[in-house]
Amino acid sequence: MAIVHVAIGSNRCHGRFGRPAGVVRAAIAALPGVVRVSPIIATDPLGPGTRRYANAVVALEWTGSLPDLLDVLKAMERHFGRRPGQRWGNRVLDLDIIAAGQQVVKTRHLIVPHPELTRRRFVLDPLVAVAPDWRHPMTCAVPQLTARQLRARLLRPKGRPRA
Ligand code: PH2
Ligand code: MG
Ligand code: MG
Repeated sequence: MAIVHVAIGSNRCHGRFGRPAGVVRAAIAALPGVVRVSPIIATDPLGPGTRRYANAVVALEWTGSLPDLLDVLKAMERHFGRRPGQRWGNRVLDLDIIAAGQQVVKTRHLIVPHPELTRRRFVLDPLVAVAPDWRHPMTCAVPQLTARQLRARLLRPKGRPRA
């Protein structure tokens, strides 16, 4: 049994679930094995998106493989009406596996931990809410940095001395 952290994002309305925050709430209710849920936050779009996002992170218990979980998440995205489109374009639902304990996966279809995780506040803020002490298995620092430390590092103004 693994605890897997999944990031949820939406910046388009859904006919039944309404605004992005409603889409995220519905996705949380539909995901299997959810054990922790972050607050749902409103964030400015990173990249070419034109609307604000609702973002959240959940922890879920998953007994299968990560590729199997990815299939479940992709099927959910389609079920919520997501259609293939521009990379990073507006989307009704985005479900990304961001971390799975200390597991490291690198295939053509799936990279875990999510490679952008350490640069994105809209992922790190809700991740800290559900798993502040999760340690990234691939940061250079020894001991490896926790979600809380990664967030503090991202927020630190560039060029300011650490001590
Ligand atoms: N997802 C993206 C691109 N940009 N911006 C925000 N604020 N939130 C997201 O979830 C997001 C984004 C691609 O997955
Ligand atoms: Mg994404
Ligand atoms: Mg995605």
